[in-house]
Amino acid sequence: MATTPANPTKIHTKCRNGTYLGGPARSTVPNDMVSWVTLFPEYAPVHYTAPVVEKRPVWADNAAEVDKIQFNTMDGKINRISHQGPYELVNSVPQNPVGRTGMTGQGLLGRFGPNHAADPLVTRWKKDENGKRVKDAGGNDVLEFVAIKRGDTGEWAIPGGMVEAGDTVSLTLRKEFGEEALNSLEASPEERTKMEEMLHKLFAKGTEVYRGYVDDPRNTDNAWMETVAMNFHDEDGSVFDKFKLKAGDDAVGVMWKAITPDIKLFASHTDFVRTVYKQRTGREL
Ligand code: RP5
Repeated sequence: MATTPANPTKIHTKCRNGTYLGGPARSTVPNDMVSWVTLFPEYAPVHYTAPVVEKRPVWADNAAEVDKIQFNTMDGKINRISHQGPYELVNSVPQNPVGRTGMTGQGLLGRFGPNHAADPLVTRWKKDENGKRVKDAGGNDVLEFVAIKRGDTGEWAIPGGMVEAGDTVSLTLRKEFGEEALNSLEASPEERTKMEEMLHKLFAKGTEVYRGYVDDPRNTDNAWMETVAMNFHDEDGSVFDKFKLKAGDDAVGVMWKAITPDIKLFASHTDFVRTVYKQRTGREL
């Protein structure tokens, strides 16, 4: 069963106020005005759909035909169902289930409504050069996870990605990890076969960490990110003794990052690694 981290969806933090990635400034939304239930008559969100989305690549909806889209259901191969439950449509356009963001339109997201992603959270116990487990100041084992540096925001993150139309979450988890953390796209056919075998084995047994809305900086009032985050744990570290991490695709860096109390990551990823820490150690970070 899903364990929900300490309420990452309670209020928008990353997708409210400030300037949108490569876009305009969002209209200001004070903390107490996020909820749609609170009246905010002077609310005038800025409208923005990024040029790359307006060109309508295969992964993007056509805003001119939004009224024809089947929301809150499987729309052909596109999953338009929210993990949060049914969402409202206002003038045929989905309304962000968490509240106001200060921006309408698609922003950088392809789909109106939920844009589904999958986040592989790969963990192991940190060891020193002699293979002995490293301890923190409290004498506890240190848990580390595979983090990538994102090319767009420059933040460290879980190597997740969008679930493409027709793909499953489990395929996306393996594919994204391979592409972003092992650079499978540039590996030789033999290397790629070895990687795929390893990922099949490691990813066969995962634990769900989170399923739901993500406080992603790209969210708008009409388009938002949702994810399924799964933990895959290399208990004795033997799997990754044989595989070197290498950043690929849109990742510009990759590393084993210790999960420490001061950790700060992209979108809601800090909540996800905190949850995994609790699940693996029984302790709060
Ligand atoms: C986040 O965006 C998800 O948690 C996932 O990690 C990521 C997917 O977007 P891309 O990495 O494909 O841009 O909301």
